[in-house]
Amino acid sequence: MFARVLVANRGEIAVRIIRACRELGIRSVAVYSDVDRAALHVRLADEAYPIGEAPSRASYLVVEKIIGAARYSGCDAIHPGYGFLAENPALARPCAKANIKFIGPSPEAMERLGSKTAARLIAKEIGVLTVPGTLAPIESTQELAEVARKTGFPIVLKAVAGGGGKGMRVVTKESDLDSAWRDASSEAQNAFGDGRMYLEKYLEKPRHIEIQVLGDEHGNMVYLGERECSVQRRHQKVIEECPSPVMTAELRAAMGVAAVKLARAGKYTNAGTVEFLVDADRNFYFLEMNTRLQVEHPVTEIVTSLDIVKLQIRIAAGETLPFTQKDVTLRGHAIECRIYAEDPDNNFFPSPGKITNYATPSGPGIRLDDGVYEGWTVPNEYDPMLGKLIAWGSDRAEAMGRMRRALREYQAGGIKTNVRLFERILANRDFINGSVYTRWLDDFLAHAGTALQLTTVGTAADLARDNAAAIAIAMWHSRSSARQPSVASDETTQPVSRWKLESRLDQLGGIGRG
Ligand code: MV4
Repeated sequence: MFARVLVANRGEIAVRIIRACRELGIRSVAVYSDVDRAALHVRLADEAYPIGEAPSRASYLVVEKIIGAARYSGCDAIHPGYGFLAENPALARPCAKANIKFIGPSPEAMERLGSKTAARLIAKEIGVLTVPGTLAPIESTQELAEVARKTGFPIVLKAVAGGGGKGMRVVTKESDLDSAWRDASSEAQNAFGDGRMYLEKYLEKPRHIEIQVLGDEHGNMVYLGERECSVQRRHQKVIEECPSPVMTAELRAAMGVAAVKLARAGKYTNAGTVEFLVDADRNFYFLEMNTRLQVEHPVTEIVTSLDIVKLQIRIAAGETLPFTQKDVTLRGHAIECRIYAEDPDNNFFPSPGKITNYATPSGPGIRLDDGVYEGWTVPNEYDPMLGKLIAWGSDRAEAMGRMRRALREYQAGGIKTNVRLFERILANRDFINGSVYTRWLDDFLAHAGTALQLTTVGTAADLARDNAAAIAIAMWHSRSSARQPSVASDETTQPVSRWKLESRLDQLGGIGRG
């Protein structure tokens, strides 16, 4: 086993990895930028080294600094977390040269499965269904028009180097093709230094369901069930669940076998995720593979009773998977909410700043993976995710009930958070029924937007009267909710939702929660 592991990340995932190291008896080494000197991951690690100025380009993304810190501190392995350099062979490759184990797949497997078109080709070769479209980058506007016509509109243009929706354009008619290609291609060029694009048939209301796989370096590979990830905003997942509300044992086995086949074909090792789109008839199509530990791994950990991060480390150290597929069982249901320092009332604008008070939920079935503490100033240089709140229950209803309860216990003062948005989502009939699809949250927010506008139109006097009324109703609500437990109900069945009330109270000056 490793003696010392460098954690090449920050925030909640760095904390998560440090905790796994401690449980395994491994010393953890943190790295930090100037603004992260007092960050939680620095406090929890055994050692910490500065790696430069706040912008990640000057710190967390500089391969030489990461490798340099690992060598200087005598680490025998690096865990990259997610984001930053996690899926970049430019870190994985020099690690091997420096005799430092990269806790993840080999750089070759990363390349084979990280390229979207290369992965589509592999899927085709082994008979895993992909969304209809091109298997190679598009070369000319003529080819583009031909394939688009043959595929049938709507189509979607995606970046070969992309993933996560960047450089992605949905095109509904032929006259928009060329300009969409130019736009998307230059976006991809800027983001990834690679402007090549491919084309897929655009599926209208699919679900986004992914399979967690785990393979050791001795040829053993298992799937650990699925995660339902359809609730997304701007291709950022917001809520994830395990199991998916639409899953059946047969579909899970079919998707699991497909995922393992694909990972095996790419000679993949360690933890990875195979993403699929699933249509209303439960047909599933391979989308892309994420060659890293994912943000949402805890829902799988809780339902499988496995510690994926510890298993990643043990696999990288050369151990054999300590169980086989038939040992993997799912128990109960887990839901995760990604808690962000952002303002849902103001176009989700990031809301970094000092956390003046912080009260976190606990109690039955609750796990909070966060990377902040009271008094810490959330920097504005990075993704403003504060942490992930995960609720477990013996079934989905119990998990949702616990999540609703935990959301009410969560308080972060001094910054805005998206906590109340989750309370609204978890009160929505479609969400409760599990009838979600990839654009579901966009549709949900579009309705919320109009409702909100209606409440804020009017003169100052109107607003003052509205606010006085809102306070009165809020006080009544807080009394009545003390008398009877709040039950799941569609927001439209309540005259004024708690969220709307509280947002108005916020406008009055911070009576509501942060
Ligand atoms: C799609 C799709 C529908 N049809 N591809 C989004 C991010 C990346 N992982 C792939 N994504 C999608 N690819 C085809 N052919 C739907 C999504 C998608 C999505 C699209 C619009 C709005 C929200 C979305 C959430 C998840 C997936």
